[in-house]
Amino acid sequence: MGLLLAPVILIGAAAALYFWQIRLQKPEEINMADHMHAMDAMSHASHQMEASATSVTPCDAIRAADTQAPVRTFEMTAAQTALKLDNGKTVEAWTFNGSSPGPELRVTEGDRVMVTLHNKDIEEGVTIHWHGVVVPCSQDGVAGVTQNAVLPGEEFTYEFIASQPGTYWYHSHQMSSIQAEKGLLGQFIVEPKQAKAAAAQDIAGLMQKLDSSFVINGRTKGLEVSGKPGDTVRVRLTNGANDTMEMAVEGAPYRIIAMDGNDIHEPGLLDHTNFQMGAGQRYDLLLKIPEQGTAVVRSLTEEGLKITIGEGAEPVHSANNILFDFLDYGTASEDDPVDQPTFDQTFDLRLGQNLFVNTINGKSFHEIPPMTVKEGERIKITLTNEGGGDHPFHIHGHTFRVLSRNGEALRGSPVFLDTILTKKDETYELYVLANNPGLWMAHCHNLMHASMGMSMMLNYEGVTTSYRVGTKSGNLPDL
Ligand SMILES: [Cu+2]
Repeated sequence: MGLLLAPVILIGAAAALYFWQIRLQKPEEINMADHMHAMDAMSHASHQMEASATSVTPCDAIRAADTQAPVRTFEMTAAQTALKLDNGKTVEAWTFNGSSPGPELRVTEGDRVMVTLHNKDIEEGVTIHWHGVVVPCSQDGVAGVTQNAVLPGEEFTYEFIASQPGTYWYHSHQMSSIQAEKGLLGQFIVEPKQAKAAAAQDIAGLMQKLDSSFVINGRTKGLEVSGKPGDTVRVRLTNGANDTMEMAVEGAPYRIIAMDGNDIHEPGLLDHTNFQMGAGQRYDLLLKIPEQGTAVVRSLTEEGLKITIGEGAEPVHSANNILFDFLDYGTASEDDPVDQPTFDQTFDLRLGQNLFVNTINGKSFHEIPPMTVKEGERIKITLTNEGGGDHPFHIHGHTFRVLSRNGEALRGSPVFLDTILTKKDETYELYVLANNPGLWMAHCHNLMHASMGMSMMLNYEGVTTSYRVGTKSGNLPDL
């Protein structure tokens, strides 16, 4: 009897958990500026009084200032597209302008960027989130928080100043775990007004999982870049997949000159060193084409994810490489904003997982209290990975400074990121200056984890939104 009942009970419990999880992810209507108060009717009334006493700014009203900045305009159309890959396979993809990744958008620091998004036929609607780019709240592209998903036949124009040079990317933030993997993503590169050390070539490679194939710039068989021996090449790598990518550079020593678009101060020369990129992260490399043969940047796990640079014989795979660690890479900088770390607020976030939900502090999505801050505050976030895989944690609208790992302070260059790869049992302390009022998502960029609850808000006091997440509006940013 017991033997018969056990599996029934197990299946029943699993089904209950499953439907509980579905319910969590599909609330009917949630105001992400006010979701904890909305859940608690008792405090709701008092909050209304509070809100009327302090000044209130709708996210919609937070826009790029009018300036004389040069304007760059782009048109982007999201559509269902049958894509024929270079391995002969045809993929039913969702694309921007007919390709996945979508067009590489390159602008210059200081440009006013205007991108009009059209949706041809993606039924659930689409948005564009500018990953890592510090944009005004209304331009962040999060369905149900900063705008409604753009439905077929509709359009939305994004407008912001590209103030920080670096390597960024974009992707839909409506049903992100589905839409990014279907192909709605691309690279966004901001070139500096004055290039410091001009590279002979500047190439960008976005790695993604399209359907079941790993591709770089849409190719399953890698990229080939020609060039003269001795030429300096800048390689901008973006991890647009959900998995952590371990990369090797063979045939030439190299430097990691930027992470998540932010320069490393005096980066040292690396050799026989691999590096791991969490989902959503970008690494910029600088290397010289060797006198004989080629340099190869490649993934250790996916054969086709590689960039071959130069002519001639490929280098032999190097064994026994060590793993790059930013804890002591480069040198300290005088521009470091945290010489004396004192904080106005601190938040502890524990990233974890139980059977069907990914959690922050044991809760999922809209049940997680937001980090509520005031403009100008100095914030410390202590982030701990309690298991369930790698959690590359991304904060919208801000660049944060990594202070320490497992209690050990950084000794090299200051490291500024928008996405930090955390591994099991690691604890990172992050410093965030609250300098961009808005309603900002903070979530795991393994978008599967985000879709299962590892997603919360960093909200500025007094910022409101008229948009709603939920089945009623159809805005489901992280499904
Ligand atoms: Cu995760």
